[in-house]
Amino acid sequence: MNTKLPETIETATFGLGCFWSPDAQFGLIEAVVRTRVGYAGGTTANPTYHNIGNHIEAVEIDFDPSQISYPELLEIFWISHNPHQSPSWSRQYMDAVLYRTESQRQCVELKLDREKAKGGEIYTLIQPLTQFYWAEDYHQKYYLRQEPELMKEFDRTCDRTQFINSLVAAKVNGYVAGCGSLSNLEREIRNFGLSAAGCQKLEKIVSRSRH
Ligand code: MHO
Repeated sequence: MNTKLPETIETATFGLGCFWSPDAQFGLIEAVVRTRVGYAGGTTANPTYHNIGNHIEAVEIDFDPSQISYPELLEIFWISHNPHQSPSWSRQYMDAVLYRTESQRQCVELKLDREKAKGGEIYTLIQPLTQFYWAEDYHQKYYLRQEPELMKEFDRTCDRTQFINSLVAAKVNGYVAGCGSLSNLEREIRNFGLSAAGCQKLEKIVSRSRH
């Protein structure tokens, strides 16, 4: 697969409940080049999964802004949660936009104004990102990690950071999680560089989850 990174990369940071799912969902979006999960939005120093403090579970999405815009990603975020639902019992799972730049802040404010005009309380947490702490390896590309046969394909070729940053891993994780269709998979699977057995395994998982 052509994994050459674009010249300019922008990053979006969202919270959408447990971070396993948005990692998979956004990993399959065209023009997303990398994803990773972590903890953000709080003040506790060096959070971990078992000592998350006042952080939330978040996903970082690196994307090519010449192919998809921040407002477009924000739109996907917006329809992926219910902003009118009062905050989750746990801060850890809050839906959140953690904006990183003044331009992102303006896009979020604009979106918020439009949504507020429609009426109803909006509970989505909106705040600037101060720091993003990577989550433990076992949370990165979580669904893919549950498939040892597919993991073998990556263990052969990548170290841990390469795996987390791999676009192929992000996509395969999305397919394993059931976020992509079999017809889309068929279009791109030959570019993933998987062995014949790996391709077969992934196709089997996707056909099972869809039909
Ligand atoms: N323990 C929950 C959520 C995990 S998530 C990383 C589960 O097993 O679904 O918070």
